[in-house]
Amino acid sequence: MATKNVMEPQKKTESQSISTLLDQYGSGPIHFTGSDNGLYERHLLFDNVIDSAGADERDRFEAFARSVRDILSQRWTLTENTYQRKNPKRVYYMSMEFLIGRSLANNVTNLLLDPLANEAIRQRNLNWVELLEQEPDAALGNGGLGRLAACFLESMATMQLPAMGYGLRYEYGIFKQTIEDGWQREHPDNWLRRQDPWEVARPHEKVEVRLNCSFEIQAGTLHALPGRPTTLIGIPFDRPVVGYGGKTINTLRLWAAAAPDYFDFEIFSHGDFVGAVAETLEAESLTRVLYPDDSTSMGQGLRFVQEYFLVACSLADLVRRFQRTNADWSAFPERVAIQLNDTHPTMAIPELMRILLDDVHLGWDEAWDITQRTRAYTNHTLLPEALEKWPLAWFQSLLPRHLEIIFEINRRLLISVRNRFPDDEGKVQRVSLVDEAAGRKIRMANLAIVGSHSTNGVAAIHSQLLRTTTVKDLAEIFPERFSNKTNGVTPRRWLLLCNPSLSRTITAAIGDGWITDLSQLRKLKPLAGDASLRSDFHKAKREAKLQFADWLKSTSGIAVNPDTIFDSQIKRIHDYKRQLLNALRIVVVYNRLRQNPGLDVAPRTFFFSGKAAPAYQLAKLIIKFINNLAGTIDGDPAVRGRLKVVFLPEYSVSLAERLIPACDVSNQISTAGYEASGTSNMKFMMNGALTVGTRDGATIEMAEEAGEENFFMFGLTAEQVAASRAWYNPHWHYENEPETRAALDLIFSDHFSRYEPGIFAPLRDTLLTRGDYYMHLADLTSYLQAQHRLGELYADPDAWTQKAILNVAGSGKFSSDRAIAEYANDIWELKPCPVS
Ligand code: NBG
Repeated sequence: MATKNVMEPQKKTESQSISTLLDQYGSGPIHFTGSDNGLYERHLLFDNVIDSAGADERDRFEAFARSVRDILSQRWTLTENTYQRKNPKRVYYMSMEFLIGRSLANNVTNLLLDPLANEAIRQRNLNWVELLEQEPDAALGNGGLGRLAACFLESMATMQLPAMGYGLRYEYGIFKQTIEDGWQREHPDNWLRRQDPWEVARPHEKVEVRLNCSFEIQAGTLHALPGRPTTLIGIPFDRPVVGYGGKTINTLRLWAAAAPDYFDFEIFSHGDFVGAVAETLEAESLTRVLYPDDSTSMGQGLRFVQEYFLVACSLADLVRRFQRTNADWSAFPERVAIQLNDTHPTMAIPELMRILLDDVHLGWDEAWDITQRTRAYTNHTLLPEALEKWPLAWFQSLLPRHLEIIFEINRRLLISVRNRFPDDEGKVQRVSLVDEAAGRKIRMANLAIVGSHSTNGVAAIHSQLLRTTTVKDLAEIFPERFSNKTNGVTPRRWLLLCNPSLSRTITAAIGDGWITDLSQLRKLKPLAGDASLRSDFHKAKREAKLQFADWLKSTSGIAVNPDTIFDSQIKRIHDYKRQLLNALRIVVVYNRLRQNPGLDVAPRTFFFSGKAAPAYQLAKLIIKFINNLAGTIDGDPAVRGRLKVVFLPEYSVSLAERLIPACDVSNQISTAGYEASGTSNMKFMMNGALTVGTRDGATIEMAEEAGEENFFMFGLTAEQVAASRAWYNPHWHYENEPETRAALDLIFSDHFSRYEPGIFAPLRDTLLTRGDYYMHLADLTSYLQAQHRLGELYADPDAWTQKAILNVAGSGKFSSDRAIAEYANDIWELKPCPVS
């Protein structure tokens, strides 16, 4: 079977009159395709000056996307004009990452243009799948944090909230991953090599950013050149964010760095022609590449400047916008809410203070009040190595005025802490914005909490741990600032668009209200016992599995059997996420089958996918191990046809959209207390997979919603992990659990590395010698038991499908619409502003 039209636009809006829609978009009599004057035909001819016979698939994609952009353009400008006219409070979502993925299919769906697109495809005999494949993933993020930002923007537009995203326009997104000989290789992701059809450059809205010194970048490292203040230029590139129904089209504004558009004639006239040109190169390299580490910020001077650049450009822009319609600065908090997505944009606090003090000439108290009331901070991790601390020295040379302001904030903070806790110098040291240990550093998380009115975690357990451990002292001082906002994902991309067969089944059962009100999925609950719904559900899953198997075969040659359980773990490769635990349980099952070939276990296909930070050696070794495991199992006749391991390279939004609908089992197995929330867990649940998981992140709340009896929970709780830290000994498990020992011995005997003896020695180090910090061995047995229970259930398809339906029915809470409604009500005090 040839690759099917996996994402063929659905026909759900055919009944709705297209002309009414086109009126809504202000593009009345224009034809999309079908004549020489059609938008598509004109773009094909005039943008690239080729006739349709000479056009290739990429040209067709560009022309198609441009035509869709044409249709939304008037509504997009009307959205901005409405905001200017009505002057509502607006939220600005600041984030170093937006993991957008592809936009064409999403925009067509959200604009309800499927019938129009179908007609165009028919008229022009287009290959829709091939056309969609031409669009590079806009991969301006590492993982969950960046994808959350993209889901949030989509929800805000769908809910008609006046919102804007601010980020950086990296020329290179997260690296592309290939696997060679089992090892990860990184390649640059030059996603803007061909012009992006969605973005609109707005050079006339450029802003200037001043730094106290010049810098040069050598081999990716920033070197400050003191005594030579510089100006950088930020050029905005806008992307449309289309709400479902096409009512609101908000803007994601990404900044690109440029050198001032004049030569440094002084240098030039002194004969340093090369130097004058080189400065341009240095400035432009500022936004060239996204940092590929999601959990450490050590020694990244360039990143420090990137963060400041984002903040400075965005604040200059929004202050300018505010001043256009407002004269009185005291109104600023009634017009502006700024959400800091993690600590990365925390410099927005001293930067706004600087503007209010130095440019607007307000007094300290008023400036501080305005700053705090507009700012809110979301924390996304408890890992201490991911909480940013920037060397004081960097502030000193690049941003001395900001350092002065931070010192003054700190001085006032410490006075009030000493007043409240006179005999507690320990507390004073812990809350201080300056970490005096090991070279003085600024604690950006502390600054974010002190300088804002709201701090939230991203799942109940995470928010609680944040309050009670990570920033305990600050939470005691400012308890009213802390709250929880459990994450969510947009059901448009992660169900409607990526899983047409399940979407149709759901809509047939309960209507299509779920698309914008996911809580309606609850209506499926009483129907879970219904034989015909079960059969439709089962068929939908089967269709998604076939489609995925088909795609995999045609793109990589790998054959997987859709009659096996599709069991997957897809996310960044990380110690705490414990891909290694998953691999260990596969080794145990493999051993069981080798010893007892008659064992009755349901055949499984294990999918792994995810990237490792380029400098994270252990994570890279885990990828190698999974690949070697896959190779050994493939080559072993004892288990052939019963177990298969597949590592899918180049994990991306698009890959997730293909794989998630096809999966039966979702592994969410982080060491309890370490995964802030997780969001792929929600996508799997929404798409009818059953979860095997630890009591961590949002998985806890997912189990509550679906009922624990419909989940496969296992392992130590966060309290147990913390309480056993002092005495935990992985050797005990090795000595006392025969299966654990046999699995480890098999790995250490080079069974999976016959031609590369010893390469997995670091796994022994981490699991045994160095104490197994993430407690893989402690949870292995209960993990196997949970998987065993799940295997038994699979033998009863009716019971399985019933649980799957109950999971989907319980997933309504995990819509990003719900999350955004909570942010809007509790933090931003933001109301919808319908476009008119
Ligand atoms: C990640 C957490 C995830 C969480 C996402 C989105 C960072 C720093 N944090 O658990 O690890 O789901 O943020 O909140 O990327």
